[in-house]
Amino acid sequence: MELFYHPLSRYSQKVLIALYEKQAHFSPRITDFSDPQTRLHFQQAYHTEKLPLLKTATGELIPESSIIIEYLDRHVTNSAQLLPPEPERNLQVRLFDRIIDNDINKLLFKFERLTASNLSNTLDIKRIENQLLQQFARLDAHLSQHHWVCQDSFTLADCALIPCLSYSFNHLNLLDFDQLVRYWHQAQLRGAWMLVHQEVQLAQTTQHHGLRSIP
Ligand SMILES: N[C@@H](CCC(=O)N[C@@H](CS)C(=O)NCC(=O)O)C(=O)O
Repeated sequence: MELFYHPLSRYSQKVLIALYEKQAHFSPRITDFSDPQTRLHFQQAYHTEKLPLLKTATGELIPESSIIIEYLDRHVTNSAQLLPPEPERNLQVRLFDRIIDNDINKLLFKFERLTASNLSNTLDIKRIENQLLQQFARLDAHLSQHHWVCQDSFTLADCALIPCLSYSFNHLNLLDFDQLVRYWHQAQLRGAWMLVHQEVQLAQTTQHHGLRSIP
């Protein structure tokens, strides 16, 4: 299997967490869309401009982080399951995965875009920040009953949430959300996230120093 991804993309981090949780063997293909040539070649070869993208051992191309993780869960079977087989729990995991991608991650992209632009108005930033805090308040209440996002086992929903929290704890004040803080402490000790985080830090350092990795 090959994974086309970028370490600073949250959807890529989500899939990397799953790959490490599953202890899956894969070839990493770091793809940097800030380089127009790379973007063009990737778009021509794979007919998509989005990361992550999985190329399976049989050459099938699978886009969309949640679908990639479902594929891994079905095909890498000698490890913990990220999607529970019981229908009710499975539905709950998929629901939280959607809530995190659609209601939290998308707001984070808006927040990032607004805070990065000199033209943004502070009211717009505050509005998005408040929407994010509402989402985190709901999650905080939910986590008072759950060790991971869905009960006691680590699932697809945790793969989706952890990259969002990594950004959010650095850019928003979430310290009043006791359960979220507890969850974030425990997530930072998870081996799969530690591996992803090392790669994120390396990519951030490379980016800040204007260095590019050797292709
Ligand atoms: N729903 C997709 C979203 C993927 C996505 O939006 N990826 C971003 C990076 S995080 C991307 O490749 N954007 C294209 C670009 O940077 O031009 C998924 O879950 O994989």
